[in-house]
Amino acid sequence: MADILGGLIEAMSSGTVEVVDLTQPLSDRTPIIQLPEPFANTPPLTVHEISRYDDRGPAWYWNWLEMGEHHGTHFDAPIHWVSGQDKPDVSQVPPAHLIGPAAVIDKTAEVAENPDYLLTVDDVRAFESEHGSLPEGGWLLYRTGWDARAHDQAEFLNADDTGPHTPGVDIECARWLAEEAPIVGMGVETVGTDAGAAHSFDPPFPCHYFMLGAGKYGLTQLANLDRLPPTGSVLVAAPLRLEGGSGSPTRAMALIPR
Ligand code: 23J
Ligand code: MN
Repeated sequence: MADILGGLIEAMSSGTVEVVDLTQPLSDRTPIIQLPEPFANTPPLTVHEISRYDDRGPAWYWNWLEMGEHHGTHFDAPIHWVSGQDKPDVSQVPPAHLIGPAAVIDKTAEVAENPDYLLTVDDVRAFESEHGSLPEGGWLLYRTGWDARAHDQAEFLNADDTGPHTPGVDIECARWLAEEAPIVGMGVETVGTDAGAAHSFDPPFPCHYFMLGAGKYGLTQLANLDRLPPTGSVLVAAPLRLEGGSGSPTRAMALIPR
């Protein structure tokens, strides 16, 4: 215990511990969720220039931003959903919940066969029998390979006349992760923690409904989960401390052993 942080700093400078950026680049080209009629949607991100070394500000460059709380790689706070409306907003999330052990379940092969693939309790149980229990106070990160589509809105949302087709979690697994599992949150590579088809589930958007209703968190549009081991990495997520905020664009990172 003597010098844990000294050991970490040494490991980071020698490369024994690496920092992986789990954040997608954020711009007006970053995909955003598109809810069907009659629901309201987030407008596109707009960057407004204040000055750029010109008469508006000769020695400085800066912008102001117009964007959604759920834009790009972002954090869902419990208050985002009706089931969590009396629970923390993003400014009230304890910082210790933003740093914790990560378990990474890889369903890339299944999702390549079926973009509507839904994670099941059996999938998580199978992971646990190989790698041990989901981490207490930690995060479940759901790797699907969907990050390969993150540069293109149409590929990323993958919608046809029947709606979006993106992977997620089945109803029972969402309830189980919320009520039985020791994790504080779940992270995904897709535009939201729920499947594209989850608007027609009962309850609709079960991952949002159960996880946020249980005071747990969501983390979306993650990158580089392929660089993480199944267990043994540490997730760091840094949403803005927006008072009353339902969520926030987030810089997400992982510490990994090498
Ligand atoms: C609002 C309604 C439905 C969904 C979402 C937002 C999200 O995915 C989100 O970003 O929280 S599914
Ligand atoms: Mn969200």
